[in-house]
Amino acid sequence: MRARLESDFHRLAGRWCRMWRLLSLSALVCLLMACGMSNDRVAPVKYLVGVSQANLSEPWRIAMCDEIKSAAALNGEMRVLFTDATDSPLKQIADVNALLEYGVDLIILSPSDAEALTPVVKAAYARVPVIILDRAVEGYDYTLYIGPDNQSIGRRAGNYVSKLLGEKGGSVLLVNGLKGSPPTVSREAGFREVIDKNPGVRVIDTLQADWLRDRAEEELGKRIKRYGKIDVIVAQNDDMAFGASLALARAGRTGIPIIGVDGLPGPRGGLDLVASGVLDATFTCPTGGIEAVGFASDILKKRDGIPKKVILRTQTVTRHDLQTDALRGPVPVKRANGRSDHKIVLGFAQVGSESDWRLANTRSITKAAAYAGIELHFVDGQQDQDIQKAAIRRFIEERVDVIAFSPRVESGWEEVLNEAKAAGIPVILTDRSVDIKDDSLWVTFMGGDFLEEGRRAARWLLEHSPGDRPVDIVELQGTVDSAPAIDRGLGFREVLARNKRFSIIDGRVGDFTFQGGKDAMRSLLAVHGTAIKMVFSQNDDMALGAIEAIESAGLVPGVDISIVSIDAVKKAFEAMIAGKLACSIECTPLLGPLLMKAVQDYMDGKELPARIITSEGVFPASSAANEIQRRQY
Ligand code: GYE
Repeated sequence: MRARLESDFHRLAGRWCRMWRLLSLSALVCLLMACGMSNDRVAPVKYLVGVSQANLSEPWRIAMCDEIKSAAALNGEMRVLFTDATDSPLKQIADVNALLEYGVDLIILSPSDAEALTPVVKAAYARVPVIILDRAVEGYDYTLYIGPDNQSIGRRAGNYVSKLLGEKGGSVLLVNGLKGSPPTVSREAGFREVIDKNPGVRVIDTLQADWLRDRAEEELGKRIKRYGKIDVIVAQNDDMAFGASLALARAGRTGIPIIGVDGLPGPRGGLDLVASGVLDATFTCPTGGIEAVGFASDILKKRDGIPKKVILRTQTVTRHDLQTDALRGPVPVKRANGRSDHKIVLGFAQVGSESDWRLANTRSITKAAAYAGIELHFVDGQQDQDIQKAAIRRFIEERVDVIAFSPRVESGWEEVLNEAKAAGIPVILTDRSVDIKDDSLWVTFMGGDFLEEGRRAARWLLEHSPGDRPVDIVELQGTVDSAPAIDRGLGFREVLARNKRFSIIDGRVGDFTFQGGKDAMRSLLAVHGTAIKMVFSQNDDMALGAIEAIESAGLVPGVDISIVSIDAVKKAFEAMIAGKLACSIECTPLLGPLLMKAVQDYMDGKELPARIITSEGVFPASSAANEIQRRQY
């Protein structure tokens, strides 16, 4: 039994370089040997988790580590080792390698510099699972990313300021984090996206305070005399907001509203600063520490359904919210009535049965509900939004606990979702999203990253189309105004634009069905004939229909015309083995287990992430014969 040691060996931090690594490893071996002589002092553990933290000076990062520690203690099966990169990417690289050499089973990493850490994360991911927290490294070479939606935090701050200042507008002073860091850029972008619509709002200056309270106090103190009227100060974290308040107090300029971000508990945390009136409001930015330990346990136990990205929800916190129950986690209607022993009832309004993907999605949901002991009221929307809306209204009348659905199209849902909200029934979006700014109308979204799926299709085409001749492409499009059709098309064009050899000469709507794809391809062939060299199909069913149309026209799919598609259903693998389809980009329909876990977590009063993005791969024809045995749909 491996006796393992919990230690914060960052205290051994000497110079970050090979010597540090050797020093830390030799120190760990000594400490381990010491414990080995009395290993009754160290409880045996099943898993050793290494946490590589960017720094242990910012309160938000200290809170993240505290969350990880307490969640791991509750878990009881893991020991956690922490390293402190002191904001040095080079030291963090050494820390990751030291953790790997020490033999950790999984790494949780919050990057100091996402770009600089990408290579070592990719190398670590080849050896152990890696969970990234807060700032996403480039690409997808990690197990799971958990972080906030910084643009959404910025938009919330912008909406708050616009409402605070009203039509007349006013002067805004920004206090920003580290210049160029992703949260700084995204939060400011989200903020300006909103206030730019209000001509009366003017940003009089932007201070760079690097997330630090003292820097904010110093920078504002240096400049305060040059500012005329300041109507509101917007700081990108509560620490800097507090520093700004100290500078205002020293300058005798009181009464200026200040807003921050993070909403941490504890003395001088954002919640305390709002409660005491130092801040007018803050916007929570959960650290993801608790979620990371939960998913780490699932990953180490090789549980199914681990997503690729979990985007955490932010909440606006004002003094009023703190004095009421507005911030308490979601309290389900039935649980609130003390009926905690009842069988959960879930209403699900499905798009229809238009494709193999959809049939697999329905099977996954019905099977997972039965397995979870959840009573499922299922309605097939028959590809008709009105039928889906009627189903949602029926679920409201039936007083189900939770409503879930896959919106056939992005628009036209506000009214019925507000009816569900008014009835106190939470809504979960699965598979497809809606185009609504008010994200309080649903408790979480789970599904694929359609933009990335489109990018992957184009990347594959660009990487597998040698030569320099122009390539004319036709596109088979899914349901008009549906999220997958919109975003797959956008993602595909974004990457294709990198190479002028490739051009989309035409497209037709095939509505994600086999027949739709066949009819669309027949129409395109009638217009363009053999000028068509490639087909980008937004799903496999349309691609399979197109293959029939191409063959009916006397052409050979895979020889005369190359086809790339999305979904990765079993029939696509059969077509790839037959040489008729070149590649299929995965978009998993197996959302049932994720949905039932979200329903149960909600009913247990847990706050759900804003978005849960599923893990997906790329399957070229060369992989089809091996992969087809493993396909679950
Ligand atoms: O690609 C298609 C289905 O919404 C991702 O809808 C889903 C799409 C999928 O009909 O086959």
